[in-house]
Amino acid sequence: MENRPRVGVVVFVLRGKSVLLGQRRSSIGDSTYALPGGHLEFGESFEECAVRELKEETGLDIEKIEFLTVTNSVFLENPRPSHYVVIFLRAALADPLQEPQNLEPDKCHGWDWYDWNNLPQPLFWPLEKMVQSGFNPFPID
Ligand code: 8DG
Ligand code: MG
Ligand code: MG
Repeated sequence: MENRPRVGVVVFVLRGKSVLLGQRRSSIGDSTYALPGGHLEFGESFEECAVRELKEETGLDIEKIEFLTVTNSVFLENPRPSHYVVIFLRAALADPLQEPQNLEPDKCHGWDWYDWNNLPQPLFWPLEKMVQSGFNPFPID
């Protein structure tokens, strides 16, 4: 297969001052903490992809989905290099009491809420880069 950039859609699910992160089980960024999300499928909007990936990976229902930013990242660490354009969205829980389930345990060690001011280490490097640059996914109040 020809190697071309692919499109990812990932979501900051915001709950209070916390965000949802999971420790990856993947050739890309193995054991680092990353946002839920995945590949954009043919014909999908970013919002549709976000809703689907959240449901598949965590069982959570999200709403109030908003665009935040986009990254362009080349990953050299896996069996062969990959290149992703990644759309970063934020969202709220449809039911604030709903808790995440680890529905793809082969891809993730588990999901949890982490205070934005006390994020776990190591973060998946694209996320680490954003945090280092001062990026903040929360609305300004
Ligand atoms: P799918 O089969 O469910 O569509 O894909 P997936 O297995 O859920 O894909 P993924 O690896 O979770 O996400 C696709 C790519 O997006 C990932 O390989 C690299 C890129 N990516 C980032 N930052 C983040 C992030 O914080 N979380 C996730 N999940 N992916 C990210 O650049
Ligand atoms: Mg997925
Ligand atoms: Mg994923």
